[in-house]
Amino acid sequence: MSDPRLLYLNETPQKFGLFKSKSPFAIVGIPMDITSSFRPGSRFAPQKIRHVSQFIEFLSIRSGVDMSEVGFVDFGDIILHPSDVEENVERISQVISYISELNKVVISIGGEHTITVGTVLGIKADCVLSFDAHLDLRDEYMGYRYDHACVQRRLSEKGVKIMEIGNRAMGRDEIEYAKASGIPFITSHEVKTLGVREVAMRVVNFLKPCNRIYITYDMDAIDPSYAPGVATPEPEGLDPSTVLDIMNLVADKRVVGFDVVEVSPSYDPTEITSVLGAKLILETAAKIKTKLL
Ligand SMILES: [Mn+2]
Repeated sequence: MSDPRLLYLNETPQKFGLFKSKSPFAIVGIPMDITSSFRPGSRFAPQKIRHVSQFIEFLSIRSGVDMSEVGFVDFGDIILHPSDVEENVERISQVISYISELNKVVISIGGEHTITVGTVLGIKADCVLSFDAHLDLRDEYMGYRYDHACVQRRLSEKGVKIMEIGNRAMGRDEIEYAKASGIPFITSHEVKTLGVREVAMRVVNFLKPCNRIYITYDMDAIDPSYAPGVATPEPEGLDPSTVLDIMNLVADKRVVGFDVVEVSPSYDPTEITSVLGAKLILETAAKIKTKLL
């Protein structure tokens, strides 16, 4: 563990699920919560999601994989600067690139969505599939270019190909940028009318030329009735089964990493949002495992 990129990695007392050092799945907590504009607290999500993971079943009925047999290697949390977002994106990118080079699928637990800029660049993904209520395509938000509202814009500027699902909160400038830059998005309303299979088919087509795929689950993609504990809740969201069914039809062994972001535990008194976050991790890892077999 002498690689300089590991300077910013902290052991955490709690692990996600069962720790198996040979597991192809790595967990990293990224407790960054600096630019949250509405309901802060996502810095507490990595520990909360690890905690609730101890109390749910690890056998995936969807994919037939028992993740308690596969386990996870939990690398702990990334040590972050208290206010410098760009510095943190760089730290995140360094740590994630190290873990990715160990040939593990890197699973990041945020933290605000801005962490995804660092994880995607660190993992060197060429394509991102984003589940999010928001497009996150703003050029700047409140004067800042590294912000939770600008995530996909920063990645798109770096040449990463992006497709978004479940969106329903956006500005006209974002829609124009998406059109001009060839970023397809399927709103939550369209997901309902098109149905899971049609949406999945469009995603599969989009992902055809991709080599290294990254999936990001902003928990606000899911309806607030299922996921109330998020930083910026937005009505008319997707239901959890729809998200998992789409994932299940599109994820294959090209998925080199994914994340769950924007859970805000203080607004999640029943812990159902954190449980759902842990479930997304389990099911996505289980699906990727079926492709690795
Ligand atoms: Mn969002």
